[in-house]
Amino acid sequence: MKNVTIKTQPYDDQRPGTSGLRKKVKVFQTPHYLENFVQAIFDTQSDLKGGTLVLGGDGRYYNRDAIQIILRIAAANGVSRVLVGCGGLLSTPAASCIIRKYKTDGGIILSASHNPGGPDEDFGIKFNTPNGGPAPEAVTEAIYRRTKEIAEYRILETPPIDLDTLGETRLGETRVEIIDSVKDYADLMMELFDFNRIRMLFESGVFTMRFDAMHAVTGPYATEILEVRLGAAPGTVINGTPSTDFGGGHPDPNLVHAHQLVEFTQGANAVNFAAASDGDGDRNMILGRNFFVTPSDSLAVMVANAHLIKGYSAGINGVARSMPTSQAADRVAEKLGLPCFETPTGWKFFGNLLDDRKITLCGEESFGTGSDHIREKDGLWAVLFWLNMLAVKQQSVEKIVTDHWKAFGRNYYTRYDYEAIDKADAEALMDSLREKLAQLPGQTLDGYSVEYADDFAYTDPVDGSRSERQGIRVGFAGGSRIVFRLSGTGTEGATLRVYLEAYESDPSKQMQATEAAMTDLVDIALKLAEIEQRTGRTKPSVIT
Ligand code: VG1
Ligand code: CO
Repeated sequence: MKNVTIKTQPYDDQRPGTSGLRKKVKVFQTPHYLENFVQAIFDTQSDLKGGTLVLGGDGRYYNRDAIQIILRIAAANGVSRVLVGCGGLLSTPAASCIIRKYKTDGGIILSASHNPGGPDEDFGIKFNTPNGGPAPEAVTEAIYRRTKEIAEYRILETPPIDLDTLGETRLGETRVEIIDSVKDYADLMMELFDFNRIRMLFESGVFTMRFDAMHAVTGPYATEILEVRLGAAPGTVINGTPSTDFGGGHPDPNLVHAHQLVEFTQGANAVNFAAASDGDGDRNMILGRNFFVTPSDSLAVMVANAHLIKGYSAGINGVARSMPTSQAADRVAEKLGLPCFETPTGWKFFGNLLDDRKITLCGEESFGTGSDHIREKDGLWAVLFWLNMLAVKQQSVEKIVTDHWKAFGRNYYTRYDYEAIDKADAEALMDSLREKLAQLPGQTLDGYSVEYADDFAYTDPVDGSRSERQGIRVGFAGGSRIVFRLSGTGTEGATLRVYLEAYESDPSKQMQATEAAMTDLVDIALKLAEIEQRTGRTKPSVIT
Protein backbone atom coordinates (compact mmCIF):
# COMPACT_ATOMS: atom_id res chain seq x y z
CA MET A 1 0.00 0.00 0.00
CA LYS A 2 1.71 3.22 -1.07
CA ASN A 3 0.83 6.73 -2.16
CA VAL A 4 1.72 7.50 -5.74
CA THR A 5 1.55 10.68 -7.79
CA ILE A 6 0.18 10.23 -11.30
CA LYS A 7 0.87 12.71 -14.10
CA THR A 8 -2.27 13.83 -15.93
CA GLN A 9 -3.57 16.28 -18.54
CA PRO A 10 -6.48 18.64 -17.93
CA TYR A 11 -9.88 18.04 -19.56
CA ASP A 12 -11.62 21.20 -20.67
CA ASP A 13 -15.22 20.04 -20.09
CA GLN A 14 -15.42 19.64 -16.33
CA ARG A 15 -17.55 22.66 -15.46
CA PRO A 16 -20.35 21.54 -13.09
CA GLY A 17 -23.87 22.33 -14.29
CA THR A 18 -27.14 22.84 -12.38
CA SER A 19 -26.25 19.97 -10.06
CA GLY A 20 -22.65 18.79 -10.36
CA LEU A 21 -20.70 17.30 -13.25
CA ARG A 22 -22.81 14.98 -15.39
CA LYS A 23 -21.50 13.01 -18.34
CA LYS A 24 -21.92 9.66 -20.03
CA VAL A 25 -20.39 6.77 -18.05
CA LYS A 26 -17.99 6.26 -20.96
CA VAL A 27 -16.63 9.78 -20.44
CA PHE A 28 -16.08 9.18 -16.75
CA GLN A 29 -14.25 5.98 -17.67
CA THR A 30 -11.70 7.72 -19.88
CA PRO A 31 -8.27 7.62 -18.22
CA HIS A 32 -7.87 10.07 -15.33
CA TYR A 33 -11.23 11.79 -16.01
CA LEU A 34 -12.83 11.08 -12.64
CA GLU A 35 -9.47 11.27 -10.86
CA ASN A 36 -8.78 14.78 -12.19
CA PHE A 37 -12.13 16.11 -10.99
CA VAL A 38 -11.79 14.50 -7.56
CA GLN A 39 -8.24 15.80 -7.11
CA ALA A 40 -9.54 19.27 -8.06
CA ILE A 41 -12.04 18.99 -5.21
CA PHE A 42 -9.28 18.15 -2.72
CA ASP A 43 -6.99 20.86 -4.14
CA THR A 44 -9.61 23.55 -3.60
CA GLN A 45 -11.34 22.33 -0.41
CA SER A 46 -8.46 22.48 2.03
CA ASP A 47 -10.54 21.57 5.10
CA LEU A 48 -10.88 18.03 3.80
CA LYS A 49 -7.22 17.42 4.63
CA GLY A 50 -7.34 16.05 8.16
CA GLY A 51 -11.13 16.27 8.00
CA THR A 52 -14.17 14.04 7.52
CA LEU A 53 -15.81 13.34 4.17
CA VAL A 54 -19.19 11.70 3.46
CA LEU A 55 -19.33 9.48 0.36
CA GLY A 56 -22.13 7.65 -1.39
CA GLY A 57 -24.27 7.54 -4.49
CA ASP A 58 -27.50 6.42 -6.08
CA GLY A 59 -26.23 2.94 -6.95
CA ARG A 60 -26.17 3.44 -10.70
CA TYR A 61 -23.64 1.73 -12.97
CA TYR A 62 -20.05 2.80 -12.07
CA ASN A 63 -21.07 3.86 -8.53
CA ARG A 64 -18.97 1.20 -6.81
CA ASP A 65 -15.93 1.69 -9.04
CA ALA A 66 -16.03 5.44 -8.53
CA ILE A 67 -16.29 5.00 -4.76
CA GLN A 68 -13.16 2.81 -4.67
CA ILE A 69 -11.24 5.39 -6.72
CA ILE A 70 -12.42 8.32 -4.60
CA LEU A 71 -11.53 6.50 -1.37
CA ARG A 72 -7.98 5.92 -2.59
CA ILE A 73 -7.58 9.55 -3.69
CA ALA A 74 -9.04 10.73 -0.37
CA ALA A 75 -6.53 8.57 1.52
CA ALA A 76 -3.61 9.92 -0.52
CA ASN A 77 -4.81 13.48 0.12
CA GLY A 78 -4.79 13.10 3.89
CA VAL A 79 -8.54 12.90 4.62
CA SER A 80 -8.68 11.52 8.13
CA ARG A 81 -12.10 9.85 8.04
CA VAL A 82 -14.62 8.89 5.35
CA LEU A 83 -18.21 7.88 6.11
CA VAL A 84 -19.46 5.66 3.28
CA GLY A 85 -23.05 4.48 2.88
CA CYS A 86 -23.27 0.67 2.99
CA GLY A 87 -23.05 -0.79 -0.50
CA GLY A 88 -21.95 2.64 -1.68
CA LEU A 89 -25.56 3.81 -1.36
CA LEU A 90 -26.66 7.17 -0.02
CA SER A 91 -29.65 9.06 -1.31
CA THR A 92 -28.90 12.74 -1.91
CA PRO A 93 -31.06 13.84 1.06
CA ALA A 94 -29.50 11.18 3.32
CA ALA A 95 -26.02 12.38 2.35
CA SER A 96 -27.04 15.94 3.22
CA CYS A 97 -28.45 14.73 6.56
CA ILE A 98 -25.25 12.83 7.43
CA ILE A 99 -22.94 15.69 6.40
CA ARG A 100 -24.82 17.94 8.84
CA LYS A 101 -25.46 15.49 11.68
CA TYR A 102 -21.82 14.46 12.09
CA LYS A 103 -20.52 17.99 11.48
CA THR A 104 -18.30 16.80 8.65
CA ASP A 105 -16.27 18.84 6.18
CA GLY A 106 -18.47 17.98 3.22
CA GLY A 107 -19.50 15.13 0.99
CA ILE A 108 -19.16 13.72 -2.48
CA ILE A 109 -22.41 12.45 -3.98
CA LEU A 110 -22.37 10.23 -7.05
CA SER A 111 -25.51 10.61 -9.09
CA ALA A 112 -26.98 11.71 -12.36
CA SER A 113 -30.32 11.96 -10.57
CA HIS A 114 -33.27 11.27 -12.88
CA ASN A 115 -31.11 10.48 -15.93
CA PRO A 116 -31.00 6.80 -16.99
CA GLY A 117 -28.15 4.56 -15.76
CA GLY A 118 -26.06 1.79 -17.32
CA PRO A 119 -22.81 1.42 -19.25
CA ASP A 120 -24.04 3.66 -22.07
CA GLU A 121 -26.00 6.07 -19.91
CA ASP A 122 -25.20 8.82 -17.43
CA PHE A 123 -23.07 9.27 -14.34
CA GLY A 124 -22.45 12.29 -12.15
CA ILE A 125 -20.47 13.66 -9.24
CA LYS A 126 -20.97 16.65 -7.02
CA PHE A 127 -19.43 18.16 -3.94
CA ASN A 128 -21.59 19.29 -1.02
CA THR A 129 -20.26 21.76 1.52
CA PRO A 130 -20.34 21.32 5.34
CA ASN A 131 -23.84 22.82 5.55
CA GLY A 132 -24.99 19.74 3.62
CA GLY A 133 -25.91 21.64 0.48
CA PRO A 134 -24.67 21.59 -3.09
CA ALA A 135 -21.56 23.72 -3.45
CA PRO A 136 -22.42 27.32 -4.38
CA GLU A 137 -21.20 28.71 -7.70
CA ALA A 138 -18.04 30.25 -6.20
CA VAL A 139 -16.96 26.76 -5.10
CA THR A 140 -17.94 24.93 -8.28
CA GLU A 141 -16.14 27.58 -10.34
CA ALA A 142 -12.99 27.19 -8.23
CA ILE A 143 -13.10 23.41 -8.77
CA TYR A 144 -13.62 23.97 -12.49
CA ARG A 145 -10.67 26.38 -12.73
CA ARG A 146 -8.51 23.82 -10.99
CA THR A 147 -9.52 21.07 -13.47
CA LYS A 148 -8.21 23.26 -16.29
CA GLU A 149 -4.69 23.44 -14.89
CA ILE A 150 -4.35 20.10 -13.14
CA ALA A 151 -1.08 18.26 -13.85
CA GLU A 152 -1.10 15.40 -11.35
CA TYR A 153 -3.19 13.58 -8.78
CA ARG A 154 -2.35 11.53 -5.72
CA ILE A 155 -3.73 8.07 -5.14
CA LEU A 156 -3.12 5.20 -2.75
CA GLU A 157 -2.19 1.94 -4.46
CA THR A 158 -4.34 -0.67 -2.78
CA PRO A 159 -6.98 -3.28 -3.67
CA PRO A 160 -10.71 -2.46 -3.43
CA ILE A 161 -12.25 -2.58 0.03
CA ASP A 162 -15.46 -4.30 1.14
CA LEU A 163 -18.30 -1.78 0.93
CA ASP A 164 -21.02 -4.14 2.14
CA THR A 165 -20.11 -4.84 5.76
CA LEU A 166 -20.83 -2.24 8.42
CA GLY A 167 -17.79 -1.21 10.42
CA GLU A 168 -14.39 0.36 10.18
CA THR A 169 -11.40 -0.31 7.95
CA ARG A 170 -8.20 1.56 7.27
CA LEU A 171 -6.81 2.79 4.00
CA GLY A 172 -3.32 3.97 4.84
CA GLU A 173 -3.83 6.62 7.51
CA THR A 174 -7.51 7.11 6.63
CA ARG A 175 -10.34 5.59 8.68
CA VAL A 176 -13.14 4.36 6.44
CA GLU A 177 -16.45 3.74 8.18
CA ILE A 178 -19.15 1.82 6.33
CA ILE A 179 -22.36 3.19 7.83
CA ASP A 180 -26.05 2.28 7.69
CA SER A 181 -27.37 4.24 4.69
CA VAL A 182 -30.89 4.60 6.08
CA LYS A 183 -30.87 4.95 9.89
CA ASP A 184 -29.83 8.60 10.42
CA TYR A 185 -32.21 9.78 7.73
CA ALA A 186 -35.13 7.73 9.04
CA ASP A 187 -34.49 9.04 12.57
CA LEU A 188 -34.60 12.62 11.28
CA MET A 189 -37.96 11.98 9.61
CA MET A 190 -39.34 10.75 12.95
CA GLU A 191 -38.43 14.09 14.52
CA LEU A 192 -40.27 16.07 11.85
CA PHE A 193 -43.47 14.09 11.38
CA ASP A 194 -46.13 12.57 13.62
CA PHE A 195 -45.39 8.89 13.00
CA ASN A 196 -48.10 7.72 15.41
CA ARG A 197 -50.76 9.59 13.54
CA ILE A 198 -49.57 8.34 10.16
CA ARG A 199 -49.41 4.80 11.56
CA MET A 200 -53.07 5.13 12.63
CA LEU A 201 -53.96 6.14 9.10
CA PHE A 202 -52.37 2.98 7.70
CA GLU A 203 -53.94 0.84 10.44
CA SER A 204 -57.41 2.28 9.79
CA GLY A 205 -57.74 -0.22 6.95
CA VAL A 206 -59.41 2.34 4.67
CA PHE A 207 -56.24 3.99 3.47
CA THR A 208 -53.99 2.47 0.83
CA MET A 209 -50.85 3.73 -0.78
CA ARG A 210 -48.14 2.82 -3.28
CA PHE A 211 -44.67 4.27 -3.37
CA ASP A 212 -42.63 3.76 -6.54
CA ALA A 213 -38.88 3.77 -5.86
CA MET A 214 -38.27 3.28 -9.60
CA HIS A 215 -35.50 0.69 -8.95
CA ALA A 216 -33.42 3.53 -7.56
CA VAL A 217 -31.83 4.49 -4.27
CA THR A 218 -34.99 5.31 -2.28
CA GLY A 219 -36.16 1.68 -2.12
CA PRO A 220 -34.40 0.78 1.16
CA TYR A 221 -35.36 4.13 2.71
CA ALA A 222 -39.02 3.85 1.76
CA THR A 223 -39.27 0.24 2.86
CA GLU A 224 -37.78 1.00 6.29
CA ILE A 225 -39.81 4.16 6.86
CA LEU A 226 -43.19 3.27 5.31
CA GLU A 227 -43.45 -0.47 5.82
CA VAL A 228 -41.30 -1.02 8.94
CA ARG A 229 -41.57 2.15 11.04
CA LEU A 230 -45.05 3.26 9.88
CA GLY A 231 -46.66 -0.13 9.42
CA ALA A 232 -47.85 0.31 5.84
CA ALA A 233 -48.83 -3.00 4.23
CA PRO A 234 -45.99 -5.03 2.72
CA GLY A 235 -45.93 -4.29 -0.99
CA THR A 236 -46.68 -0.61 -0.48
CA VAL A 237 -43.21 0.09 -1.89
CA ILE A 238 -42.85 -1.06 -5.48
CA ASN A 239 -39.63 -1.34 -7.52
CA GLY A 240 -37.84 -1.09 -4.18
CA THR A 241 -34.56 -2.81 -4.96
CA PRO A 242 -31.90 -0.47 -6.36
CA SER A 243 -30.40 -1.67 -9.63
CA THR A 244 -27.48 -0.27 -11.62
CA ASP A 245 -29.65 0.55 -14.63
CA PHE A 246 -32.89 1.31 -12.75
CA GLY A 247 -34.55 -1.70 -14.30
CA GLY A 248 -33.82 -0.28 -17.74
CA GLY A 249 -36.12 2.66 -17.03
CA HIS A 250 -35.90 6.35 -16.60
CA PRO A 251 -35.89 7.08 -12.83
CA ASP A 252 -37.80 10.31 -13.28
CA PRO A 253 -40.97 10.59 -11.18
CA ASN A 254 -43.45 12.16 -13.56
CA LEU A 255 -46.65 11.03 -15.27
CA VAL A 256 -44.74 9.74 -18.28
CA HIS A 257 -41.99 7.70 -16.64
CA ALA A 258 -43.87 6.56 -13.53
CA HIS A 259 -46.87 5.27 -15.51
CA GLN A 260 -46.93 1.97 -13.58
CA LEU A 261 -47.62 3.97 -10.42
CA VAL A 262 -50.22 6.15 -12.13
CA GLU A 263 -52.20 3.00 -12.95
CA PHE A 264 -52.52 2.20 -9.24
CA THR A 265 -54.37 5.49 -8.78
CA GLN A 266 -56.98 4.69 -11.41
CA GLY A 267 -59.96 2.33 -11.67
CA ALA A 268 -62.17 0.65 -9.11
CA ASN A 269 -59.41 -0.44 -6.72
CA ALA A 270 -57.47 2.79 -6.89
CA VAL A 271 -55.23 3.60 -3.94
CA ASN A 272 -55.85 6.77 -1.90
CA PHE A 273 -52.35 8.07 -2.24
CA ALA A 274 -49.33 7.37 -4.43
CA ALA A 275 -45.87 8.83 -4.73
CA ALA A 276 -42.58 8.26 -6.48
CA SER A 277 -39.03 9.51 -6.25
CA ASP A 278 -36.08 9.74 -8.64
CA GLY A 279 -32.67 8.11 -9.10
CA ASP A 280 -31.03 9.80 -6.11
CA GLY A 281 -34.17 10.28 -4.00
CA ASP A 282 -34.41 14.05 -3.96
CA ARG A 283 -37.44 14.42 -6.24
CA ASN A 284 -41.05 13.44 -5.59
CA MET A 285 -44.33 13.08 -7.40
CA ILE A 286 -47.56 13.23 -5.40
CA LEU A 287 -50.77 11.59 -6.64
CA GLY A 288 -54.22 11.16 -5.19
CA ARG A 289 -56.97 8.90 -6.49
CA ASN A 290 -57.23 9.93 -10.17
CA PHE A 291 -55.44 13.12 -9.29
CA PHE A 292 -52.02 14.61 -10.03
CA VAL A 293 -50.58 17.33 -7.82
CA THR A 294 -48.22 19.61 -9.72
CA PRO A 295 -44.96 20.14 -7.84
CA SER A 296 -45.62 23.88 -7.77
CA ASP A 297 -49.03 23.29 -6.17
CA SER A 298 -47.51 20.80 -3.75
CA LEU A 299 -45.17 23.49 -2.43
CA ALA A 300 -48.03 25.97 -2.11
CA VAL A 301 -50.23 23.47 -0.26
CA MET A 302 -47.36 22.66 2.10
CA VAL A 303 -46.84 26.32 2.93
CA ALA A 304 -50.55 26.77 3.60
CA ASN A 305 -50.68 23.70 5.88
CA ALA A 306 -47.27 23.74 7.57
CA HIS A 307 -48.84 24.70 10.91
CA LEU A 308 -50.50 21.25 11.02
CA ILE A 309 -47.20 19.40 10.83
CA LYS A 310 -45.20 18.59 13.95
CA GLY A 311 -41.80 19.86 12.78
CA TYR A 312 -43.23 23.12 11.43
CA SER A 313 -46.03 23.89 13.86
CA ALA A 314 -44.06 26.70 15.51
CA GLY A 315 -44.33 28.65 12.27
CA ILE A 316 -42.20 29.05 9.18
CA ASN A 317 -39.81 31.88 8.33
CA GLY A 318 -40.56 32.21 4.66
CA VAL A 319 -40.65 30.40 1.36
CA ALA A 320 -38.58 30.31 -1.81
CA ARG A 321 -39.17 28.86 -5.23
CA SER A 322 -37.02 28.60 -8.33
CA MET A 323 -37.88 31.11 -11.01
CA PRO A 324 -39.71 28.73 -13.42
CA THR A 325 -41.80 27.28 -10.56
CA SER A 326 -45.39 28.56 -10.62
CA GLN A 327 -46.33 31.51 -8.47
CA ALA A 328 -48.83 29.45 -6.45
CA ALA A 329 -46.61 29.58 -3.36
CA ASP A 330 -46.27 33.37 -3.68
CA ARG A 331 -50.03 33.72 -3.31
CA VAL A 332 -50.01 31.75 -0.07
CA ALA A 333 -47.00 33.65 1.26
CA GLU A 334 -48.73 36.93 0.52
CA LYS A 335 -51.89 35.93 2.38
CA LEU A 336 -49.92 34.62 5.36
CA GLY A 337 -47.59 37.63 5.42
CA LEU A 338 -44.49 35.48 4.79
CA PRO A 339 -41.36 36.54 2.91
CA CYS A 340 -41.12 34.89 -0.52
CA PHE A 341 -38.01 34.59 -2.71
CA GLU A 342 -37.53 33.76 -6.40
CA THR A 343 -34.18 32.09 -7.10
CA PRO A 344 -32.47 30.67 -10.19
CA THR A 345 -33.00 26.99 -11.00
CA GLY A 346 -30.99 24.58 -8.82
CA TRP A 347 -31.02 23.77 -5.13
CA LYS A 348 -27.72 25.51 -4.44
CA PHE A 349 -29.48 28.87 -4.47
CA PHE A 350 -31.67 27.97 -1.49
CA GLY A 351 -28.69 27.23 0.79
CA ASN A 352 -27.93 30.77 1.92
CA LEU A 353 -31.62 31.59 2.47
CA LEU A 354 -32.01 28.49 4.65
CA ASP A 355 -28.76 29.03 6.57
CA ASP A 356 -29.73 32.65 7.22
CA ARG A 357 -33.21 31.56 8.40
CA LYS A 358 -34.93 33.68 5.79
CA ILE A 359 -36.95 30.68 4.62
CA THR A 360 -38.13 27.31 5.96
CA LEU A 361 -39.76 25.70 2.91
CA CYS A 362 -38.64 25.78 -0.72
CA GLY A 363 -39.32 24.04 -3.98
CA GLU A 364 -38.93 23.67 -7.70
CA GLU A 365 -41.38 22.82 -10.45
CA SER A 366 -39.10 19.89 -11.39
CA PHE A 367 -40.62 17.68 -8.68
CA GLY A 368 -38.45 19.04 -5.90
CA THR A 369 -39.54 20.21 -2.45
CA GLY A 370 -37.67 20.56 0.80
CA SER A 371 -37.12 22.45 4.00
CA ASP A 372 -34.51 23.62 6.47
CA HIS A 373 -34.12 20.08 7.87
CA ILE A 374 -31.31 19.48 5.34
CA ARG A 375 -29.85 21.41 2.40
CA GLU A 376 -31.09 19.29 -0.50
CA LYS A 377 -34.52 18.69 -1.88
CA ASP A 378 -36.01 15.61 -0.34
CA GLY A 379 -38.38 13.16 -2.02
CA LEU A 380 -39.45 10.99 0.93
CA TRP A 381 -39.70 14.01 3.18
CA ALA A 382 -42.32 15.46 0.81
CA VAL A 383 -44.21 12.16 0.81
CA LEU A 384 -44.21 12.08 4.62
CA PHE A 385 -45.33 15.71 4.74
CA TRP A 386 -48.32 14.77 2.58
CA LEU A 387 -49.03 11.64 4.62
CA ASN A 388 -48.96 13.69 7.82
CA MET A 389 -51.28 16.25 6.24
CA LEU A 390 -53.70 13.54 5.07
CA ALA A 391 -53.68 11.97 8.55
CA VAL A 392 -54.51 15.30 10.21
CA LYS A 393 -57.03 16.63 7.71
CA GLN A 394 -58.73 13.29 6.96
CA GLN A 395 -59.50 14.48 3.45
CA SER A 396 -58.58 13.20 0.03
CA VAL A 397 -55.65 14.64 -1.91
CA GLU A 398 -58.09 16.00 -4.47
CA LYS A 399 -60.20 17.77 -1.84
CA ILE A 400 -57.17 19.36 -0.22
CA VAL A 401 -55.85 20.70 -3.52
CA THR A 402 -59.17 21.86 -5.00
CA ASP A 403 -60.02 23.66 -1.74
CA HIS A 404 -56.60 25.27 -1.95
CA TRP A 405 -57.39 26.55 -5.45
CA LYS A 406 -60.69 28.00 -4.25
CA ALA A 407 -58.88 29.90 -1.52
CA PHE A 408 -55.83 31.06 -3.47
CA GLY A 409 -56.62 30.62 -7.16
CA ARG A 410 -55.26 27.96 -9.48
CA ASN A 411 -52.00 28.22 -11.35
CA TYR A 412 -52.44 25.83 -14.27
CA TYR A 413 -48.96 24.63 -15.10
CA THR A 414 -47.12 22.60 -17.70
CA ARG A 415 -43.58 22.19 -18.98
CA TYR A 416 -42.48 21.27 -22.50
CA ASP A 417 -38.99 19.79 -22.89
CA TYR A 418 -37.23 19.56 -26.24
CA GLU A 419 -34.37 17.16 -25.56
CA ALA A 420 -31.11 16.58 -27.43
CA ILE A 421 -31.56 19.44 -29.87
CA ASP A 422 -28.56 20.96 -31.60
CA LYS A 423 -26.57 23.14 -29.19
CA ALA A 424 -25.99 25.95 -31.67
CA ASP A 425 -29.69 26.00 -32.64
CA ALA A 426 -30.65 26.19 -28.98
CA GLU A 427 -28.25 29.06 -28.30
CA ALA A 428 -29.50 30.90 -31.37
CA LEU A 429 -33.11 30.47 -30.24
CA MET A 430 -32.32 31.93 -26.83
CA ASP A 431 -30.31 34.80 -28.37
CA SER A 432 -33.16 35.68 -30.67
CA LEU A 433 -35.57 35.70 -27.72
CA ARG A 434 -33.20 37.98 -25.83
CA GLU A 435 -33.21 40.41 -28.72
CA LYS A 436 -37.01 40.60 -28.61
CA LEU A 437 -37.25 41.29 -24.88
CA ALA A 438 -37.05 45.07 -25.00
CA GLN A 439 -39.97 45.40 -27.45
CA LEU A 440 -42.33 42.96 -25.73
CA PRO A 441 -43.76 44.90 -22.77
CA GLY A 442 -46.97 46.63 -23.80
CA GLN A 443 -47.54 44.30 -26.78
CA THR A 444 -50.57 42.03 -26.91
CA LEU A 445 -49.91 38.44 -28.04
CA ASP A 446 -53.06 36.47 -28.96
CA GLY A 447 -55.05 38.54 -26.48
CA TYR A 448 -52.48 38.34 -23.68
CA SER A 449 -50.89 41.65 -22.82
CA VAL A 450 -47.20 41.49 -21.88
CA GLU A 451 -46.39 43.19 -18.58
CA TYR A 452 -42.70 42.41 -18.44
CA ALA A 453 -40.06 40.46 -20.33
CA ASP A 454 -36.53 39.93 -19.07
CA ASP A 455 -33.57 37.61 -18.74
CA PHE A 456 -33.71 36.60 -15.09
CA ALA A 457 -30.79 37.70 -12.91
CA TYR A 458 -30.45 37.05 -9.18
CA THR A 459 -28.55 38.79 -6.45
CA ASP A 460 -28.21 36.56 -3.41
CA PRO A 461 -29.63 38.59 -0.49
CA VAL A 462 -27.17 36.98 1.94
CA ASP A 463 -23.77 37.14 0.26
CA GLY A 464 -24.52 39.55 -2.60
CA SER A 465 -23.31 37.12 -5.29
CA ARG A 466 -24.83 37.69 -8.69
CA SER A 467 -26.09 35.09 -11.20
CA GLU A 468 -27.11 36.28 -14.66
CA ARG A 469 -28.80 34.83 -17.74
CA GLN A 470 -30.89 32.40 -15.69
CA GLY A 471 -33.80 32.13 -18.11
CA ILE A 472 -36.20 34.32 -20.04
CA ARG A 473 -39.44 35.38 -18.38
CA VAL A 474 -42.43 36.80 -20.18
CA GLY A 475 -45.14 37.88 -17.75
CA PHE A 476 -48.72 38.74 -18.73
CA ALA A 477 -51.40 40.87 -17.14
CA GLY A 478 -53.44 38.68 -14.79
CA GLY A 479 -50.50 36.59 -13.60
CA SER A 480 -49.87 34.15 -16.48
CA ARG A 481 -46.29 33.52 -17.53
CA ILE A 482 -44.00 31.83 -20.04
CA VAL A 483 -40.39 30.97 -19.20
CA PHE A 484 -37.67 29.67 -21.53
CA ARG A 485 -34.34 28.24 -20.42
CA LEU A 486 -31.72 25.71 -21.41
CA SER A 487 -31.10 22.75 -19.12
CA GLY A 488 -27.86 22.50 -17.18
CA THR A 489 -28.07 18.77 -16.42
CA GLY A 490 -28.34 17.12 -19.84
CA THR A 491 -25.49 15.14 -21.36
CA GLU A 492 -26.50 15.20 -25.03
CA GLY A 493 -26.81 18.35 -27.16
CA ALA A 494 -29.07 20.92 -25.52
CA THR A 495 -32.46 20.65 -23.83
CA LEU A 496 -34.85 23.56 -24.20
CA ARG A 497 -37.39 23.87 -21.41
CA VAL A 498 -40.55 25.91 -21.89
CA TYR A 499 -42.51 26.52 -18.69
CA LEU A 500 -46.11 27.67 -18.95
CA GLU A 501 -48.32 29.00 -16.21
CA ALA A 502 -51.91 30.24 -16.50
CA TYR A 503 -53.55 31.80 -13.47
CA GLU A 504 -57.28 31.35 -12.78
CA SER A 505 -58.91 32.97 -9.77
CA ASP A 506 -62.51 32.07 -10.67
CA PRO A 507 -63.48 28.77 -8.95
CA SER A 508 -66.00 27.99 -11.70
CA LYS A 509 -63.12 27.82 -14.20
CA GLN A 510 -60.67 25.88 -12.08
CA MET A 511 -61.68 22.36 -13.10
CA GLN A 512 -60.56 22.39 -16.74
CA ALA A 513 -58.02 19.92 -18.06
CA THR A 514 -54.58 21.52 -17.93
CA GLU A 515 -54.08 21.05 -21.67
CA ALA A 516 -57.25 22.97 -22.45
CA ALA A 517 -56.38 25.81 -20.10
CA MET A 518 -52.95 26.15 -21.71
CA THR A 519 -53.62 26.10 -25.46
CA ASP A 520 -53.32 29.86 -25.96
CA LEU A 521 -50.11 30.14 -23.98
CA VAL A 522 -48.58 27.18 -25.81
CA ASP A 523 -49.33 28.86 -29.13
CA ILE A 524 -47.78 32.10 -27.97
CA ALA A 525 -44.66 30.33 -26.73
CA LEU A 526 -44.16 28.31 -29.91
CA LYS A 527 -44.48 31.42 -32.06
CA LEU A 528 -42.42 33.71 -29.88
CA ALA A 529 -39.45 31.34 -29.73
CA GLU A 530 -39.94 30.07 -33.32
CA ILE A 531 -39.46 26.59 -31.92
CA GLU A 532 -40.45 24.59 -34.96
CA GLN A 533 -38.40 26.66 -37.42
CA ARG A 534 -35.32 26.77 -35.23
CA THR A 535 -35.26 23.21 -33.86
CA GLY A 536 -37.16 21.25 -36.49
CA ARG A 537 -39.31 19.78 -33.73
CA THR A 538 -43.05 19.70 -34.17
CA LYS A 539 -43.63 18.45 -30.64
CA PRO A 540 -41.74 18.28 -27.36
CA SER A 541 -39.90 15.13 -26.22
CA VAL A 542 -41.69 15.17 -22.84
CA ILE A 543 -44.57 17.16 -21.40
CA THR A 544 -44.78 17.29 -17.60
C1 VG1 B 1 -33.05 20.19 -13.53
C2 VG1 B 1 -34.25 20.90 -12.93
C3 VG1 B 1 -33.83 21.67 -11.68
C4 VG1 B 1 -33.16 20.71 -10.70
C5 VG1 B 1 -32.01 20.00 -11.37
C6 VG1 B 1 -31.37 18.96 -10.49
O1 VG1 B 1 -32.09 21.14 -13.95
O2 VG1 B 1 -34.84 21.77 -13.86
O3 VG1 B 1 -34.96 22.27 -11.12
O4 VG1 B 1 -32.68 21.42 -9.58
O5 VG1 B 1 -32.47 19.33 -12.55
O6 VG1 B 1 -32.30 18.02 -10.06
P1 VG1 B 1 -31.95 21.63 -15.48
O7 VG1 B 1 -30.78 22.58 -15.49
O8 VG1 B 1 -31.72 20.40 -16.30
O9 VG1 B 1 -33.24 22.27 -15.83
V1 VG1 B 1 -31.82 16.45 -9.73
O10 VG1 B 1 -33.07 15.66 -9.08
O11 VG1 B 1 -31.01 16.18 -11.12
O12 VG1 B 1 -30.53 16.56 -8.59
CO1 CO C 1 -32.46 13.97 -8.22
